[in-house]
Amino acid sequence: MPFLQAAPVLSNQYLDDRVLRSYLRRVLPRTVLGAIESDLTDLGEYAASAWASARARAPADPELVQWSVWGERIDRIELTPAWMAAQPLAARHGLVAAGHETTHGAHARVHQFSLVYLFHCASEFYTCPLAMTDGVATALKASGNQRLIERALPHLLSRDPDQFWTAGQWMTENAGGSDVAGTETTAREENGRWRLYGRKWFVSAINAQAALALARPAGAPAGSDALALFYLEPRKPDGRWRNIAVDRLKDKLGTRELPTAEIHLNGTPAELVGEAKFGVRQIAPVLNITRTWNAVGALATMRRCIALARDYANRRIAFGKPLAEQPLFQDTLAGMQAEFEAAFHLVFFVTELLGRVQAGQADDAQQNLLRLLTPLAKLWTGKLAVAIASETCECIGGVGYLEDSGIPQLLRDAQVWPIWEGASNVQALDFLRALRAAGGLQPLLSAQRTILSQVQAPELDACARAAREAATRIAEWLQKASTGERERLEAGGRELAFGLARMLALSLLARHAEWALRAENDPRPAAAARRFADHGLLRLKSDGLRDAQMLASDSY
Ligand code: UCC
Repeated sequence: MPFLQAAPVLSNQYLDDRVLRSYLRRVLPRTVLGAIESDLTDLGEYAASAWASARARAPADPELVQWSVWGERIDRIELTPAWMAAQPLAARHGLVAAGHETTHGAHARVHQFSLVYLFHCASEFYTCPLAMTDGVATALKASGNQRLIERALPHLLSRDPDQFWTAGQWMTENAGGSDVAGTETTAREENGRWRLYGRKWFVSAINAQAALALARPAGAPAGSDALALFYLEPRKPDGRWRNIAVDRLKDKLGTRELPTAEIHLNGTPAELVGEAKFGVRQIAPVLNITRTWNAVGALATMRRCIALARDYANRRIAFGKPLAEQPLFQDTLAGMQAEFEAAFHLVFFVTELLGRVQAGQADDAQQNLLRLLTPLAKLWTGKLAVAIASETCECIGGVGYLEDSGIPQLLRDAQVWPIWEGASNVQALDFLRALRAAGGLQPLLSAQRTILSQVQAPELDACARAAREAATRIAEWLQKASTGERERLEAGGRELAFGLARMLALSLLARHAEWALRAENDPRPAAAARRFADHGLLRLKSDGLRDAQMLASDSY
């Protein structure tokens, strides 16, 4: 009998997900959970079968066909089969609509992001245009531009596949993705109509039916305040581009099913969303929504990796028994699970806040909390997803390093999470911006106090203590850093953000663990909380600035 290794298999990704199901039982009224559960089960089944069918076919990339056989410039983009399937599926399950519907009140975002979490890996990054569609819908609502709201929202929020549109966010230019002040695209008013001229360097969702783009009105000064936000529909009803040339599709490390394009706008008609300035402020709602999608997508990656590693560990026999029964392997999986479980509770807490804010049920402190936590959740989960995907390759050994196992793709795809929607340092700086606006840590610290007041079980004593001690150390560090040079606070911004994210994640996980012990007689969330606390919460630097300057400029 030849030696054969068994491939990991996924079962229904909703029914099999203890963490999601237990969380939903705690936060949703029974009637809401009852109303959405069959939809979640369907998507869980789709996720499992999509993984199996992707293993059975050769990977396909989208293709740009620039010229017709008759020599006409057409710039047609051929999508992959998974993308063709995703569009109607996303509409029918309301992947965008559910977040805006009022049926479940303030629970709309928990509902929607549960769907996103289950759908993400199976969608092959169709969630990218969906994220932007959600962001664009949110920004248009915030703009109060009634004409555009009436024009676009019925499509962006439709559950009918024939009516549903996706929308893109066209921001990044050659000058950079982080510093949008250097935007070179110009807007000119010609015969009473705005037209855009310039080059957009990373356009994901090039197939979208609508987009928001930043551009500088002709004659406006330099800097980001002078940028304006425009709405455009890239194609005519017959499918032809409106003065847009697609120069090429990007050759990316991961997310290869997603057609990301470089384009030229050669007089594309567009409409102002608001004032002809302050475009960054107007596009900020898109950023905050897509950063939340980013964090949920990163969670989905972690969950997928752990599900595969766990299943594989039950099948793979080495040294006479399954890996799943070997203490060091158990310890490795436990470490991944604890980090994931803590991250899960932080991210879904953000979705709860978003739902409350959107439903008009949040006070000022909760609104500040949402603003503070969005970049923290994005920053921490992006990095964590890469670490867990890398560990998963290792768990599956040599085969986990082979392309057709599907595991390397998880690692390559995971690397997008810390980059998309603002790299880690952009998130850390955005957190400092939000911290200044909120007047300090108070909204975060008082939320943590309320959460920890619900943690009483002796099994969770050490966790609550670790979270409280971290809060004290962070507050002391921040006090000291805020009175010194501004550069010192900035240089420590990333570790500050990580520390706060981990501290709050532990508090939230401990609160859930308390509930699970009582309501479900389940000791596993408490075990995850203890393990997560053992990993440590903080890596604050005592006085890192001088050392950092010296080391950053190191040469022989
Ligand atoms: O990556 C991209 C495509 C991938 C899409 C993937 C979707 C996710 C998939 C999920 C699947 C499951 S598109 C590129 C993404 N690019 C970025 O994210 C940009 C990164 N850079 C930044 O975020 C920077 O911080 C900037 C551009 C916002 C900085 O611009 P400025 O002009 O230097 O910033 P200011 O002057 O500080 O901010 C201008 C205004 C201020 O408001 P006012 O004027 O009222 O004081 C800020 O408070 O904008 C406000 N503002 C915000 N408000 C800035 N950021 C925010 C924010 N996040 N929330 C609220």
